[in-house]
Amino acid sequence: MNYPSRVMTIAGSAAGGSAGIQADLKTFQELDVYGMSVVTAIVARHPETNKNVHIQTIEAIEAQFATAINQVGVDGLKTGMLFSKEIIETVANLIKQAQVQTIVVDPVMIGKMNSKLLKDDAIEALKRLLIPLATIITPNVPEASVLLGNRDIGNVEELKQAAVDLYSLGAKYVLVKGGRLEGPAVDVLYDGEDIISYEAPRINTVNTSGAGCTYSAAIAANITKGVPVREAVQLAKSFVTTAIEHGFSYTEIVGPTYHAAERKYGEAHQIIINGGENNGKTRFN
Ligand code: PXL
Repeated sequence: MNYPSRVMTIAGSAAGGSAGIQADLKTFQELDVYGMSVVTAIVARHPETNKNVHIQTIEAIEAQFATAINQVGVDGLKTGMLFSKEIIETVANLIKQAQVQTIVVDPVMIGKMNSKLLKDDAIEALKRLLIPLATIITPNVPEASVLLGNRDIGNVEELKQAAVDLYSLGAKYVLVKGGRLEGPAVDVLYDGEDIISYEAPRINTVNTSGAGCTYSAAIAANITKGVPVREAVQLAKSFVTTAIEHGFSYTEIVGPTYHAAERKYGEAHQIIINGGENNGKTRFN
């Protein structure tokens, strides 16, 4: 039997099920990789105390990582919410020791419900210790801005410049996601040579909770399966765009992207690719 690739997420638990570990594992399942998890923190607002970030101990984080490595083994991983300098140091050391091949770093900073998911004094550690280990980093506009010292990023040209400048932090690929800009949802990939843009139509919905987690989890699944990075990003963007297209809400609260959408309904929108040697093509071959 051909076993599925083994992919780990190191991230926060989002109790509502739309983002974080929960989004990652649902995405892994949809893309037929074997999912495992290391929970760094539990994000869940207590109705009386209002406390919403419940950090795990370094020991608990190390134990989860060791269990997954020893019981199963890890071919690829993604990181999401890491919260503190100490957790980033721990995760960077664990990743180095385990010699994991595919590493997707989603530099999660603030949640949709305005939860602070990364402390200010952890940003330097993220840049210095973790990003240099990454196959690819996947910041959105506010995260790219913080990583570049609060630079304004307001259009696709500035998105491209941000991707080029973030490349110097040491990741092999930088994907800056422009979903927060106006107009179509354009993301920019830079690999030190080519700038490639991926464009999907803007979908008019508020139900996008977990979209970033889902996107980076899909990238991690695809790369770990052996899909080349440029195509892995394209397939993941298609997956998340379809999940956003079919997003819904059970309550008046912002709802989740629908992780099963591509399986149930097929690709909702083609991704338009520009740049690199594939200029103008909608598919990598
Ligand atoms: O969507 C970002 C995100 C990531 N990880 C966790 C979260 C959230 C958003 O709330 O809770 C754990």
